[in-house]
Amino acid sequence: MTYETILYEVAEGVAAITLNRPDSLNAFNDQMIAEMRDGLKRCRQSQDVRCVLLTGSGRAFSAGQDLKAVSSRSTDFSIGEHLRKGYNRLILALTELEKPVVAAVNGVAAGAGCSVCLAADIRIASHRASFIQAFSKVGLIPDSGSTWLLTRLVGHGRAYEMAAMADPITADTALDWGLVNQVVPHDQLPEISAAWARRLAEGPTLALGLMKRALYRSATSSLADALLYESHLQEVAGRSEDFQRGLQAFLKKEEPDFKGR
Ligand code: T3D
Repeated sequence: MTYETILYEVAEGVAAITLNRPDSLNAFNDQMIAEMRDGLKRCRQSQDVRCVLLTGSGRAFSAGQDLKAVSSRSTDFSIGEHLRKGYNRLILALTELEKPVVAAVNGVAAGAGCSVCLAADIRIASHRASFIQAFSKVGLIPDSGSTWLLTRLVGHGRAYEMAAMADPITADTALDWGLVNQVVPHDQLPEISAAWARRLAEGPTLALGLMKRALYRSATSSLADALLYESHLQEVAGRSEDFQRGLQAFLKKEEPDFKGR
């Protein structure tokens, strides 16, 4: 697939996916959802990709669903079906990708654009970034995973406040609430987020993927189930080449050279 609404580049183990509809603040139309899903499929399939870095071009991360496209829908259009066939699959492609996903939040992340940020594993925000659960402004409820992901990150009270009031949350408040991992000066965002992504890409990719799976699963399991699942996944990680590399590097007092397998 050739891309018209995203940019896709791989270097040093990092696939950089840039939402690229700056004139509409990188709002999602059907084509952009499809292209991003295709890009993530390539990330899953390629052994050269060991981390994904998401960002937006221009002054926004993403303003969510393209509302201009919504206005031209037929009267019998099913939003539920649109979510099931598009955004839901996109969000699961991010959360089920067994490789780390870093969001470099360069500006406003609103509606489904905010949801996509929440589906990343690490969020690095420019001091100009803001987060808006914009859905209620247009009479909708949070979707694309926001009810689940946001509540787990900030708790019910703050999630409900964001969803009901739809006010912008600044980068500093987002840091205070645990919504982002780091806030950086705007002009340093590309460099700092790329450094996070490169460091993750040099990590033990198999283990980083398994721990992501275990963390998501823990949200809906008992401690006893989580213990069992950890022991099952540790069996897998313990048989990896990277475990041997990590162990040998420790014994030799060297930095491990992980291969991602
Ligand atoms: O239907 C379904 O499929 C269900 C799925 C729903 C998922 C959702 O995401 S619902 C929520 C949709 N998003 C929003 O409600 C946010 C709408 N945008 C805004 O509230 C504001 O634009 C922002 C707060 C994000 C930024 O404000 P500001 O003042 O910095 O920029 P602006 O002037 O409003 O926008 C700049 C341009 O981007 C403007 O175009 P123009 O007038 O210069 O030609 C504006 O129309 C366009 N734009 C911004 N957001 C969207 C958009 N175009 C299409 N869709 C957008 N969501």
